[in-house]
Amino acid sequence: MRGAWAPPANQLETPTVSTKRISIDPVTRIEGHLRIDCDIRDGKVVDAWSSGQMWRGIETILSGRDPRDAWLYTQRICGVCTTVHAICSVRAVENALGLEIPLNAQLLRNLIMAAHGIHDHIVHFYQLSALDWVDVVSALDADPQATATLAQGLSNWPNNSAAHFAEVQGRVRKFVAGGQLGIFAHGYWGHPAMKLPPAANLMAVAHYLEALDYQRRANQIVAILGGKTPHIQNLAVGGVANAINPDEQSALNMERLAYVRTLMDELGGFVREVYLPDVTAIAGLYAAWLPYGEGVTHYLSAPDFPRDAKGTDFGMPGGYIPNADLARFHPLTHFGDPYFEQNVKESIKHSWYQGDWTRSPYEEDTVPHYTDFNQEGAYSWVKSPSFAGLPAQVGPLANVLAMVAAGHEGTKRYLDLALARIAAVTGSAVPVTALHSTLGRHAARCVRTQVLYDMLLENYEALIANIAGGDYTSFNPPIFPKGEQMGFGFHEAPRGILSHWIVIENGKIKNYQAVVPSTWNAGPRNQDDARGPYEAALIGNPVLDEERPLEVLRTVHSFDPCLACAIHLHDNERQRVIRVSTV
Ligand code: NFE
Ligand code: MG
Repeated sequence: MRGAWAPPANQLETPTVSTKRISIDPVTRIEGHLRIDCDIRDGKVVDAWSSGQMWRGIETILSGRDPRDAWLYTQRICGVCTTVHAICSVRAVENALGLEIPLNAQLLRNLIMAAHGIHDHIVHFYQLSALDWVDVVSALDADPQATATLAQGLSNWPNNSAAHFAEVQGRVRKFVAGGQLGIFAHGYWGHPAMKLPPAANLMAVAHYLEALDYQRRANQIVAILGGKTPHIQNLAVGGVANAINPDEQSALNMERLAYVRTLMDELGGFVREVYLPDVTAIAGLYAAWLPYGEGVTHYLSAPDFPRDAKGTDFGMPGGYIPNADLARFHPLTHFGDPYFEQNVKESIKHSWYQGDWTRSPYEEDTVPHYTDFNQEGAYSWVKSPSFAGLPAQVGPLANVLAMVAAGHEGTKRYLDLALARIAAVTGSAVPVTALHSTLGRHAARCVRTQVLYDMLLENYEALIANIAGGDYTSFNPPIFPKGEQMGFGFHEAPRGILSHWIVIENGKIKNYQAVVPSTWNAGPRNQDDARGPYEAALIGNPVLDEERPLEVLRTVHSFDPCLACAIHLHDNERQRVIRVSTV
């Protein structure tokens, strides 16, 4: 059992007859096993609990192994953000050894990260969350010509034609008539919270299908530069594994790089002409949702896309923002920044691990101790991270706010564009503060994607220039001294700041901890019983129909949950009032 637990004030109230518990388990259209419990009163969420329902123990598996191999194991934490645990792992080992990598390796890693991030954000919006807002069945009622008029008013995308929309509508109609909605079969179609007009629904469904094609092109870039995808091979502690030689068939050569450039050009059109117009139009049409989903407003993100071998100059800034106050932004300035190292702790007070401590990742252990779902005690496999003692929200919103606070020109330009487009739909100005919301997380992810595309262009040009200058180096071999070394790496992954922490002893891993974006956001209450970001964001969320809690999914999905990452098998019977299955 845990130490003495003081229930939050709102749990001391006697529940009224109208308070209802819903348990969504599993939440789907995410990676991994997430259970969300909500207390609903008078059509609103009054309390919430986020629970990770799966445990794998990769951190334990790493103990005693060679630090040069760690990235191959950690990359298997997740099948979605596959590259990120590899990149973060080699950064942690390089930091512990004080090892610099060649500039070519840095730029190649950046290209892989940018392409992977764009792929991931496109998939999140269209495949993993759009159907919380878009009614597929309503798209059947749309007039293709009216849909084309709407879409052409938003962008010049060539497929925004009446003929194309009519063709898509015909395809969807066939599915529905044949009773073969497939992955769309269990959606909340016709739900009263679905507010888009039929034309907007048809436009979004058409772009959902096109997104499948464009996310693949982004992933092809990852595969070419990374050796394969998912789970890249072209990496090493000290750089990257593949040789660079413009004229060699067996190395990274000009023919491969030219193909990457072609894929980049195709991808850019979708990112600029489809994704941004869609997100801002849908956010504008759902303006009534802008007040919901704020939650934790301490924001943490990592600077990334290093321009130098050392990691001191970054294409995308990051850092800490307390209390949504951009004037108090504290940047992280370099790999190994002690401001980050000293302020990150994890608590297991409400998690299924042995003990009750709040520790630096260097000093953690990972000993499972399952006790069933006990909302006053332990109720999740996810640990509860804190920064400077407080929960922090991570993800594209945290990153975009940090970049705005840091005065990043590209971010400000894309954010102004996005807010102006939303305002054009709503008819009134939309301030930056509107971003502290469920829809704000979608808008920020889309803004971040635009910046990631700039990173793809910048790093591609830099790599070509460096190779053209005659530099083909890609690897500096690591040397492991006797004794103990400690280090950490950070990386701004698609779902937010990721950090890996390693203690090496005599060339072997003594301790390894991953503090992951979805751990920050999906974590249970912390050492002071403060709610984690998912839990806090759900408070006040409307729920029109407890049997079909679409609005809860909107807010949870806006974080892009990945529980495989967060916890690094378990299932059992538990009490519930309503069991809900979701798409
Ligand atoms: Ni499995 Fe991940 C990302 C990491 S977790 S998806 O992005 O790291 O939140
Ligand atoms: Mg961990």
